[in-house]
Amino acid sequence: MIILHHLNRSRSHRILWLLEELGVDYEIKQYARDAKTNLAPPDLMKIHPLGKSPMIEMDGRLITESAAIVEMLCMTHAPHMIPQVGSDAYIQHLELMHFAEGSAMTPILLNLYVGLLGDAGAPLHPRIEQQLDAHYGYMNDVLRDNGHFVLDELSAVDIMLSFPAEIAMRQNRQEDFPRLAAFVERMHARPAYQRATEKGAN
Ligand SMILES: N[C@@H](CCC(=O)N[C@@H](CS)C(=O)NCC(=O)O)C(=O)O
Repeated sequence: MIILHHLNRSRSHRILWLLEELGVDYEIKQYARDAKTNLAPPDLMKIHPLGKSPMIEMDGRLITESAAIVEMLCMTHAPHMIPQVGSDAYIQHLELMHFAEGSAMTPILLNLYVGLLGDAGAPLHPRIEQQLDAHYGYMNDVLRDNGHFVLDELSAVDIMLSFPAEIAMRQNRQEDFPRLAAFVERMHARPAYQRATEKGAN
């Protein structure tokens, strides 16, 4: 049995979506963000000291970090969603699995936090915006003509990159990054994505 510790409006949505794609049995433990601070509730810290979502429990083990969770779930339940080790596609898989949290999220989070500074943050915005453009542009360019990042069908990387791609669209970057916009639309049209949205709304 798999348990997903799910925080509303968070990166955890992509794990819920993956679980729906896999069609496995799982249980959701829902956590709601604080209405004022938007932070996760302290209950999540009882599971892990960082108190972040997503986290899953699988076969009695706790797994944190979206990319590790996606990799583990695909390895155990859908190996076809990870390229063959040793292939060129596998190297691209590794790079993009790390890029999602390790690179793309950096300017996104800087934009969020520096935005809270108001005018005091103004000197930092040109660099942040240039980095947002660079990271969104890179995702837009590496998307293959078949509509996926690495394989011919949905893969682990599509799941991981859906989150920064969705943020780009929430920032109304559709015209600047049309391939990324089309990717997000296609992912949102998947029945499993829609089931996840229904189940995760708390
Ligand atoms: N790199 C981690 C980031 C986890 C993370 O920061 N999750 C956010 C939700 S998107 C969270 O739990 N924030 C609540 C808080 O920090 O209070 C991952 O990919 O799982």
